[in-house]
Amino acid sequence: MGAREANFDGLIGPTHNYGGLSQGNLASSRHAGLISSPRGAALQGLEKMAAMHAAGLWQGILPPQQRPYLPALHQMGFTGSDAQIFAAAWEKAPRLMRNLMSASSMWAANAATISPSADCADGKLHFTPANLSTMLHRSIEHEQTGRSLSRAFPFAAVHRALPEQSVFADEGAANHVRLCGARGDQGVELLVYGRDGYDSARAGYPARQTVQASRAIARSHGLDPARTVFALQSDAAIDAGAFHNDVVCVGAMQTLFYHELAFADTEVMKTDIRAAAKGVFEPIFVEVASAEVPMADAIKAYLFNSMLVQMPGEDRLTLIAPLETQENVATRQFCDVLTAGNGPIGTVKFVDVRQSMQNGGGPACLRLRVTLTEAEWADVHDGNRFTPALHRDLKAWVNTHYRESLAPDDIRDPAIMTESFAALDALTKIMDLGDDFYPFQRG
Ligand code: SUG
Repeated sequence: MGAREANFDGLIGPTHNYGGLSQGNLASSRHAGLISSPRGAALQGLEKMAAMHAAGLWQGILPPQQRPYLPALHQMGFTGSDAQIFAAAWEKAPRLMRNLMSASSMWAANAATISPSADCADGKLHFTPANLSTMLHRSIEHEQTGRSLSRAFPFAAVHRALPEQSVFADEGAANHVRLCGARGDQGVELLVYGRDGYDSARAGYPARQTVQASRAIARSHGLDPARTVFALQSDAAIDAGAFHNDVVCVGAMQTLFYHELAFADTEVMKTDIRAAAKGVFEPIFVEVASAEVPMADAIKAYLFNSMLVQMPGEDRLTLIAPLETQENVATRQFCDVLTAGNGPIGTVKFVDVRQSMQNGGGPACLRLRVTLTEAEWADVHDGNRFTPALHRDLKAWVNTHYRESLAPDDIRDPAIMTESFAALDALTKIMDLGDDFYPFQRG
């Protein structure tokens, strides 16, 4: 049975703003306090999805989450009506509220780690929602993510997130790459981590993924240990701003494309992948030297936070990069050389996702890759499948419900809550998610 890779993009929510919430994510810190455009952001995201769909790829969509996340406020002792809670929480705990207003679930690459059915012992598709426990504003995502994935993939095994504890800190597919010969064959799963969870916190920026989390996921997905590789990120990469491995590495089919400083020990990583792929496929490594693209340029321009996709009918892969990669001299020149050669990446296309980029989320962050058989794709919930009709409905919905701009203090306005809930309520009808999908709908 033919299998293909689908991209499920996170639809950008109505409270998209620049909160400066992610230490170690240089773009988030640099753009803190800027005026955002929720409408512009959501439309940019939809355009990317439309372009991928038009190119013949399987494209899916995941709904935004409810913000503010009232269940967390209930848990922290705020009581009364939603409006009373909103006002009291802004007065008593404004930093908490900034976290609970973030639209960060747009970065679907962090939603979960996925293993396709061909890799799992029970022959099922497995998801583990990421606990995202390192960052407060992201740690509130996993419960709703689990609900969302169960709705979209009713046939899959959707696990509980790992314990919300530093030893099991997990950031999902942003630290996971699957390499393979053919999509429907068993592949090699590469799980990248930044620290041993039992060690005390490292100096410098936080390492958000532990080896304990990666190993627990490999076990519960039933991965074949012989075809599973664990690799440590380098300190140099984390401290240069690679808060997730997908800021400096991306892979597809047999090809792994990465910066030479991405991993603590590149030779060990390559040897382990070759051993795991033995007898199934021959891995291809495209390693980019600092002399070609300095790490600082790679991170600023997000060269590696691109989608590496196999376009229908094309032999070589296509890199879907952000406009910032085209604007940076070092990364643009590198792309020219890359595509002029005869390596596995034949084309680079640029997309405008600047609203997300300013928070450190490139084209690859905005999508969750899910390798599916044709039968599985047919069983995906219809409302989560991107079509031109859904695109049209969502564009109209965004234009009706989203603000054109949001200044940092606008998220204190009680109207932003009522507007957002009205928008999400309407969305559950458009995407046929049911009237109990969001916490505010469940009362
Ligand atoms: O977790 N930014 C996100 C960006 C996630 C990018 N995802 C991947 N690399 N796959 C993060 O740091 C910033 C929010 C703010 O500052 O308002 C933020 O959460």
